[in-house]
Order: sequence, then structure tokens, then C-alpha cells
Amino acid sequence: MCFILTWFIFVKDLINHSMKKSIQLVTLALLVFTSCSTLQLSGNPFSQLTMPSTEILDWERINEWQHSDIKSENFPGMSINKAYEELLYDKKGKSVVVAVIDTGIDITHEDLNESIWVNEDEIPDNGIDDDKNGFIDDVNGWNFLGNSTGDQYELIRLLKKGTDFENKNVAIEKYAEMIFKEGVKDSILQIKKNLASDLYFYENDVKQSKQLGYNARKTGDDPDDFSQRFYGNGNVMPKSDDELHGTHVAGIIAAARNNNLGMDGVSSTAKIMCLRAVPNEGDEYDKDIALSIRYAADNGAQIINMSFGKDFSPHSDKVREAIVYAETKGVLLINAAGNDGVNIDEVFSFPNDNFQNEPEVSSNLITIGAIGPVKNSLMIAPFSNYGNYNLDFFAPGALIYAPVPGNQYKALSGTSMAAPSVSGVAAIILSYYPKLSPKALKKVLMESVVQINYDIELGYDRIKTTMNSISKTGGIVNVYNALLYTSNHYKTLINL
Ligand SMILES: [Ca+2]
Ligand SMILES: [Ca+2]
Ligand SMILES: [Ca+2]
Ligand SMILES: [Ca+2]
Repeated sequence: MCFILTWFIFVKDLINHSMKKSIQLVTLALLVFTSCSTLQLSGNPFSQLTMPSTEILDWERINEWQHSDIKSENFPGMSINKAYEELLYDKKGKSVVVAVIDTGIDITHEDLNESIWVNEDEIPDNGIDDDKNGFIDDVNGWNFLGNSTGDQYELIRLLKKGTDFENKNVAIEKYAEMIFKEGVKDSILQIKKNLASDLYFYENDVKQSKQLGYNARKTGDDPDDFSQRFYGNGNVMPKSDDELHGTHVAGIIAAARNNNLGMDGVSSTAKIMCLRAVPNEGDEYDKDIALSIRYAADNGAQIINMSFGKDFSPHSDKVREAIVYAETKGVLLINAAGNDGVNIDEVFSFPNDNFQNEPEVSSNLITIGAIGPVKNSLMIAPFSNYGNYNLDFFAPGALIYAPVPGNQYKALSGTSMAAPSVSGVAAIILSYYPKLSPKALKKVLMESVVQINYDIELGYDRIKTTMNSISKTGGIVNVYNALLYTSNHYKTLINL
């Protein structure tokens, strides 16, 4: 399921909160120099925000807020522009391949087409697997969904199979809630009676997906048979007008910077490998996700963005095996925490790097929550999931303006937007320090967050808490700090 929301939910909160104006801090000019081999940088990291701000939200600059400097500007941005201007202005970075596992991506978009990964060893549209990787005409990635658009939720697929599973009662309740909204009275009773058969006929595609007998999969494979690996096709474009999620996510990472079009992506060197595996409606299949991770790892991706998730995952072990495999190939995975406003240490969300709070199976997955454009107690987006064990840190993910198909742009909110913010930051670090392992890169991002050391209000009920209690690091990603941290600790990091 795509982690996306309509943006006005968040705006409502901002408007209701009174904010006063105060004085802006002044940015310090910093000295930058290079050495012969590894890039050495110097500057002053900014490690914590100790006081909430009372500044008024600057709506004029809202479309670029995620790039602003958390120390000197009015937004809790990732200090992207500051890093480019003060640390990287005369340095050329290497290109970094970032795989985006998502819905289709508009690779022809005016602000994105220069940033799409190209499989140089594959001749397009000749019906031949030129690079012999098992995928025919995979020029920009792969489409594991074939021609299908939406699909069912995993809980419906599980109930449909009639199999007994651990969370069956929870699944029944959720399904009952869903179809109750569609007008099915006594929905729990109905489901219990009719688990293996359809409740009644649904008319359109979206509603059909709630029918137990419906099968949206059009790829001809068995989604539970992981030995069937080559299905789908090489066309990674969106299949319907409302399939905009993947383009937005890719744009946040890699839309062309400073080209007077749309907006700036976080990374100027990222190349997007497109993996269409997340249905526009309903839940992704574990098999498509595991195979997408393996495709990315086998075909040169260094980072994988995963802006999706679900509550039920019948083959979560296979996905974790793929995550472990990706680590052996040097790949870092950035995972969105989800938009249910829940504690994911209690309500488990998939994919994840552990099973029910057991130790992590790998050191290459980071789970991200969303913040909005305010430096005060309401900075955690109210929809964002959280968790002291399972959520690593936060990143800008509300009111993020980015490309959508057809040369258009839109402001969207969700942890789906926070994850690619971090993928872009990771791409910047790798672009200048390409030898870092995923474990080292994760350490860099975790250690260099800006910590929030004042009380925050969590969720729509505004429960008073601290960033430390709701995440592992208690902070927000920051590329300026991360670059300096890498430069200062390189000798240790390179051995991780
Ligand atoms: Ca191929
Ligand atoms: Ca070919
Ligand atoms: Ca642009
Ligand atoms: Ca974890």
C-alpha cells in the first residue's frame, strides 16, 4: 500500500496552531578544502534544537522547505542547499543508482527524464535479454505487476485462501470495517459465514478488489511460488491517470536541480532504477518486493527506496532474506514507516528488518517517520507512525512539492515522501564517499541527526512526548551534518 495522504489534513493542524514571528539566525560562512584521496570537509555540525520556534510559517517558500537549513532558517529542513553551497560547491560527485520500488514512474517527465537509470547492456524493444540477466528489455528497470493497476489488500487475499494464520481475527475485523463502509451490514458475521465465497457483487474495479473471489494479478505466475521469477515486463510507466505515487517519490530524490523547472530533487547525481511492484490500490505482493530488492541488488543499485508497507505479510521471511542478500551486495534500504499514526513496535508493519521486535537481521535497513514544515512541538506529522525500536529517525514528509505524471507537480504528504528525502541524502553521501558499506552509511545517517530536545505533541490527539521516546535516535536527518560526520570519521567508517 502506498503511504500517501491528502495534504490538507496536515495544513489544518498548522493553521490551528498559533505561531509568532522571531528573528532569523545568521548562517556562518565555512571553509572547505580537499585532500588528494578522500574528500575532507570542515564546518560546524548542528546537533540539536533545544527550543521550539515561534516563527510564522513562510508559505512563500513552502515548495522547497525540505531543502532549507534547520539551524538558520524557518523550516526543519535537511540543510541540502547549505551542504551544496558551503561543502560541495566545487566538488564533483559520482553518480549513484537509487532503485525506487513503487508504482509506475513517468520516465518522460520534464524534470525527471535526465535522472533515470539506463541499463546500458540492454538493447531496447528487441525482445532479447541482451545482458542475460533473465529480464527481456529491462532498460530502465522492471515492471513486476505487468498490466494490472490495482489489487486487493493482503488481509483479503489471506482470508480468501481460507488459511489459518496468526492474525486472522485482526484481519477479519479490518476487512469487516472496510466492507461495512461499502454498506455490508453485519459485516463480521457475514465474513465468518462466507470466508471462502463472495459476499456480493461489486461493480467497479476498486470495489471488486474487496470481493473475496477477485483476482487482479495479470502476470500469470503464482505469487506464492518464489521459484517463478521472470514475469511482468520492461514497461515501468504508470498504467492509469491516478498512478502518481512513484513519479512523486522519484522526483523527491532526483528531479533536476537548478533547471528552472518544477522543483529540486535532493541529489544531483542519483539515477533512478524503476521497479514497478506496488499496486496503485491495495497491497503489494511479498514476492514482487523480494524479487525487486534482488533485481536492484544484482543490477547495480546502491540504495533502494521503499515507500510502501502493509499490516499482513505472509512471506515476510522471504522479504527479510532479500534484505540480507542486498546487504551482501552493498545496498542500503530506506523504508517508510507508514501513515496510521500508530506505534510500530506494537502494531507491526512490513517490510521490516526484524520479526516481532527480535534482533535485526541486517544492518542495511532504515525506517523513516515524517515531519512537517514547523520547528515547534507539532513538527511530527500527525499521521506518522513511530516506535522506539522500529523507527530510526524522521525526515520531511508533509507538504512536499514534487513531480507527478504529465509534466505536472503536486504537494503531497506521507511517510512515502519522508523516505525518498532520506534516500536522496544517502545518495549525496555515497556520491562523495562511494566506498562506504551500507552499515557505515546507516551509521552516518543515524549519528548525524539533529536531535529535538523539547517536548513534542504526537498524533491527532497531541499526546505530549519526546522524540527520543518515539524513535531510536530522537532526531531528524541532516545532510550537512552527515557529510561532516563522514569526513571526520572516515577511517573508522571505511572498516565497517
Ligand atoms: Ca536483460
Ligand atoms: Ca533487449
Ligand atoms: Ca527542477
Ligand atoms: Ca530496524
